[in-house]
Amino acid sequence: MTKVLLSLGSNLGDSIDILNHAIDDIKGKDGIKKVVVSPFYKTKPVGFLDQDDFVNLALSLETDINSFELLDFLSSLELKYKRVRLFKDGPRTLDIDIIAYGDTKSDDKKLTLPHPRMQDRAFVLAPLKDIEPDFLVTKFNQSIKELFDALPTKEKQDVKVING
Ligand code: PH2
Ligand code: MG
Ligand code: MG
Repeated sequence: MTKVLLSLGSNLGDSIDILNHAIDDIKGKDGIKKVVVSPFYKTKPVGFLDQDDFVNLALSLETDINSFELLDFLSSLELKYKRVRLFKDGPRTLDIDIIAYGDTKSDDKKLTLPHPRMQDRAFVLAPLKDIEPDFLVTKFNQSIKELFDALPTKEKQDVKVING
């Protein structure tokens, strides 16, 4: 079994409802075990700024499903919740990104592992450090908690727990 870290986000439609449904779909998938879900966070948009705040969370799981099949399954969930994405970094109903697939490194165009911007993003690292602080990201030889702690204070202030 490989441990996988996911980041989920939404800022269009009923974000909390969409995210809860997507979590249930992931938990219900054959071959996916030991799902752990982080608190939900309200986060300031990164990249394209003139859009609503996001709801973000992280999820860890264990699976034997290979990374590309897993990516296809997660993309099917984005479609199920009628993913609308007007432009890069713009508003979306559901985004699910694979942040790490064990310690696999991949430069494939379809799936870069670990996620190429994970180390810069508080909306990824804040919820992840709540569930997987000690997960070692071999690319950086740092744990999730170390990567989170290294973020600028301003970035950390842009993410706030909603529940929990
Ligand atoms: N996703 C992006 C770009 N910017 N900002 C926040 N706060 N949360 C996101 O999930 C997000 C973003 C591209 O996928
Ligand atoms: Mg994304
Ligand atoms: Mg994505």
